[in-house]
Parts: sequence; C-alpha cells; structure tokens
Amino acid sequence: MSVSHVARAVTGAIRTISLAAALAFAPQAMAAAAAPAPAAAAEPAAVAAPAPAVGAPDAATVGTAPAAAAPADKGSYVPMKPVAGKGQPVAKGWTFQDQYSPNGEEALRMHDYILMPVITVIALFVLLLLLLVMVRFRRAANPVASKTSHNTFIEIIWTVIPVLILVGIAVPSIRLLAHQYAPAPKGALTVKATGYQWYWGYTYPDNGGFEVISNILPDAEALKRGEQPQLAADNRMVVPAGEPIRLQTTGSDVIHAFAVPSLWFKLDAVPGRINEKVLFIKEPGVYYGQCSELCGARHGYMPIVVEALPRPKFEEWVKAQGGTVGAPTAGATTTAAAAPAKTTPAA
Ligand SMILES: [Cu+2]
Repeated sequence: MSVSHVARAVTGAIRTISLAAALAFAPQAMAAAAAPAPAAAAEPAAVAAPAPAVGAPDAATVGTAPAAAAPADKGSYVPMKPVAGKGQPVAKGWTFQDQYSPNGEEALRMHDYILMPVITVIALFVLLLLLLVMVRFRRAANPVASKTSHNTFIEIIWTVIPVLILVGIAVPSIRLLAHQYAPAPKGALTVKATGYQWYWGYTYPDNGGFEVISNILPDAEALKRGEQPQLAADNRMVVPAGEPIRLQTTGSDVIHAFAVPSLWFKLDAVPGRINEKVLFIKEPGVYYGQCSELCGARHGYMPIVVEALPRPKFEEWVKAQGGTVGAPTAGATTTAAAAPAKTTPAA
C-alpha cells in the first residue's frame, strides 16, 4: 500500500503528461466537484420524473417510491452501506481510485510501475539535456559554435533505445489489452445495462429477464443514506462478487457509456448493438460510476451504482425482485438469452 502510494506520489507530479498513455480512464478525481454546483434552482425538474420503465416486463421491479420505504417488504435485501473511499471518489483525490478487479489491479500496476517511471525518467532526462545546453553552450560560454552535423554512434543510440523502451512497454500493454477483452466463460451470469435518456436499466436475462430501473437520487436523499450526492441511485445494479459476469451494454436512444472507475470498466452503450465485456468484482461492496459518453442535457445525472454481494445474497435479491434463480451456477442453462430482455420461461 505505502509502496504503491509513494510510487504514485513521486511519479504523480507530471501525471498529466501520462494521459497520452491513453489507457482506459481519465483520473476521475472528484467527479462531483466537476459537476455543476448543486445550484438547486438551475435544475428544477431535476429528478422529478422517475423515468418510464421502457420494456420492463415486471412493473414490480421498478422502484416506485424511494426504496427506503420498503427495506423489508420482499426478501431480506437491504441496500449495502458504502465504505468511505472504496468504490467512489475521495476528497482531493488526484489519482486512480483503488481497484477491485483483476484487470484494474493489473492496469494500475502497469501505470504505477511501468508508465509513470518511464515517463518521469524521460522527462527528467530531457530537462537535464535542455539545462545542459542552456548553460554550457550559451553564447558567453561557447562563442564559436560547433559545425558537427552527424554522429553515427549517437544516431544509432537515440534510435535504438527508444525502440527498446517502446517494445518494453508494448509487451505488458498488449497483455493487459488481451485480458480486458477476454470473453466471458461459458455459464457466466449475464447482465445487460441499457442507457436511457437519462437513467439506466439493468436486465437479468438469466434470472427471468426482469429489469431494474435506476434513477439518480436527490442530493438530500443521497446524503441521508450516507452516499455521495450526484452518485447515488434509487435502485442499484446488484451482482454477485467473486465471479465473472458477462456485462452487456446497449443504448435505447443515443450513445451512453457504462463506466465504473474502481472496477476498471468502461464500455460504450450503443443503440442497435450489444457490447460486452467481463466484469469481475473481487469482493462485496458498493462501486460508483457515471455515464461517460455525452448523451444530452442530463448526461451528468445518470450515475451508476454497482452493488456486489456474495452469491447467496445476490440470489435472495433476485428473488426479491421477482426473478428466478436457475441452476446454482447461474445462467449455465440459458446461454443465448442475452439480447432480448423478454422473459424466457425459466425452469
Ligand atoms: Cu448517458
């Protein structure tokens, strides 16, 4: 922990340069800070309309009133309390959030121990050369300029070394890319996230096809529940922890993007097509994200809340939503049911 923090602190000074590294995420520091100040007046119809449950087969799953009213009506599910600093931005945060997925850990390692050191060393080296030139070869110290125009040895060196550096970065980089796009194993639970203007819908085709509609919570309500304003939602995407999930995304109107920084997950949600990627959450918890594709007026107000639960608790939650739990290894039986949110007559 401390080693990684030191590494990040040392190398962080010039981290803005590292954006060129173009991995997945922008720093995503205080998302809330960037959002327009909660000048309440500016957003009159703010969270007023609980968006219509487009295509939700089971109206019962659509939280009508804030879920607080009904913690114990169906099943024993109670929304998990988030842990400060876990799965969410922190005050004055300026680097990546802590990671809770294998890909996230690998990517963060790549950033902390490969990219940032390389960037730092190169930047300092170039700075040193510049200073050297400015001091040693200034007009007063070096009145007669050298006429040297070629030096084969130096030219070979400054070609070969950068090539070696790039190859050295390419190997772990391509490995990471491959890991991020490895397909989900057979039998992985499928969850589909649909972006709507401007809220999210989470469909569970392996569990009866119900859809959970997720709207932003008003700031006051979020604070009351111990969650960060602008990041909390009335209904969460609940998934099991510790197993690969086939997360599919699509858009119902315009392009949205499903992104959760602490899970190293970002995938466009495009109308007319299904994108898919493996989501693996190592431990139970609440993880926050936001729509990350400019999708219209309320783009900044469609947060994503992923709640990872141990599998038995997840199944309880499914039943509380009116869904079905099939084979113990979830979804092993329904394979191709992914795309349509329609209920398949499950056993
Ligand atoms: Cu959006």
